[in-house]
Amino acid sequence: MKTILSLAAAATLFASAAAADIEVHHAYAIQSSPVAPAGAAFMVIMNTGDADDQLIAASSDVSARTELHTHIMEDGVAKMREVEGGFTIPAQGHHELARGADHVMFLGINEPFEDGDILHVTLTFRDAGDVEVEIPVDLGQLSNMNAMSHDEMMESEEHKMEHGSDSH
Ligand SMILES: [Cu+2]
Repeated sequence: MKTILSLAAAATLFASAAAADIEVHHAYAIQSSPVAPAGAAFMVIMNTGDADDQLIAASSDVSARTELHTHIMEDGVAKMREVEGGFTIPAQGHHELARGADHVMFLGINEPFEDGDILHVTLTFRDAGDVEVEIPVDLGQLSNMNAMSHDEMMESEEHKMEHGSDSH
């Protein structure tokens, strides 16, 4: 997690938007893989208000569908699923959309994401309403993700071995 956070902080590309008490920082988007018709966006959503807010939907014109997703572990396998209720942004706090966790998912992207493209995404909050964000595509972040997935895979393999998995 520390690695991800420092990478996000070091990123020179970021988007910010403000509507009511919501601010979006360190936003970037990637395509899931060079051939996958899907992509994802990550960012830090800050709530400067005195009441919790809820990100309830995301929409964009870059893909057939734009959904709020999270990752879950099922039988030791990382999977994604849609989060119906969205994400809570705590009062005077923030919620991070990050690799391997909550994210905005683009399903059925119209055109391959190119480095430097700016995606126009609308985030809909229960209280703050619609917040328009411009999210730069940063494909350099994709290799970081692959490296991390690999590490995670190695870790889970070690974990299994420690606890004696079934022989094949
Ligand atoms: Cu997803």
